Amino acid sequence: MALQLIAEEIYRHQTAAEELEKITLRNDGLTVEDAYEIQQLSIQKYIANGDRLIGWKMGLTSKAKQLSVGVDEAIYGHLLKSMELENPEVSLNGLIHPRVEPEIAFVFNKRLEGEDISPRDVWLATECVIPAFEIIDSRYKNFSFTLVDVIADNASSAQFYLADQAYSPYQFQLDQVGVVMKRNGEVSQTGAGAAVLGHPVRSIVEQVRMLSKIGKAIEPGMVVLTGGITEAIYIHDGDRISIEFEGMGEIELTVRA
Ligand code: 0L1
Ligand code: MG
Repeated sequence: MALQLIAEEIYRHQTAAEELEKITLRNDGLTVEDAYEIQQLSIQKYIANGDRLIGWKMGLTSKAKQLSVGVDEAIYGHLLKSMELENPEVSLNGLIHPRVEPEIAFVFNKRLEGEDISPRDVWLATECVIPAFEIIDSRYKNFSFTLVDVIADNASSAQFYLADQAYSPYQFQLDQVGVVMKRNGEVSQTGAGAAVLGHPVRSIVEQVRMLSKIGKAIEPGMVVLTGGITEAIYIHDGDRISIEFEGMGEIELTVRA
């Protein structure tokens, strides 16, 4: 099937919040490059319908997630304006089987490009870092996919929220920031920034390298979600999820039908 047709199918399922069979079950020989092309084509449909690219997200940045998909590489997706939540409130309407994961977001004030990028370049281009959460919602049945499937599905992106308080990039040693995620008062997940490729800044380096291969960059003003600090947990109607970022404050997320 032509990549454009697959992109249209994925876009339809994303916007209708309808489950989909893995595209790799019906399309032999799709490569990782094809999958990114499908991702790009589906994003173009959102943009043609009035949406706007505001950044990027890294996924599969922890060893645990890479093992669960059977890969040893991170992936990326596009962040659109329509995915950003103004408040930490998630409505399940329009989502299939959403999960939440804590992340550190970077916001940039300079362009970042090139395969020879270093963490130093990233720090010099970073305006601030912000505690965040991402709602991932794979469009595939049972949240089950191969690398190619998940890339084509924009790395399971659905929604994200940035906390009100931003911090200087120099204020915290981000690999050592501990995170505790509770559901309805009970600890569900714990982790530290080091779960993200050893240090969240490494995730930005990787993001820029991958974008450079296709002639793209992180642009000034863009936000990048660096990757899940803990396992993502399923959310249900009425859940109250609290995510405490050591020294960086707490996000209280409420979930409704
Ligand atoms: O943000 C992420 O790490 C998600 C990447 C895709 C894998 C998944 O849906 O768990
Ligand atoms: Mg994520």
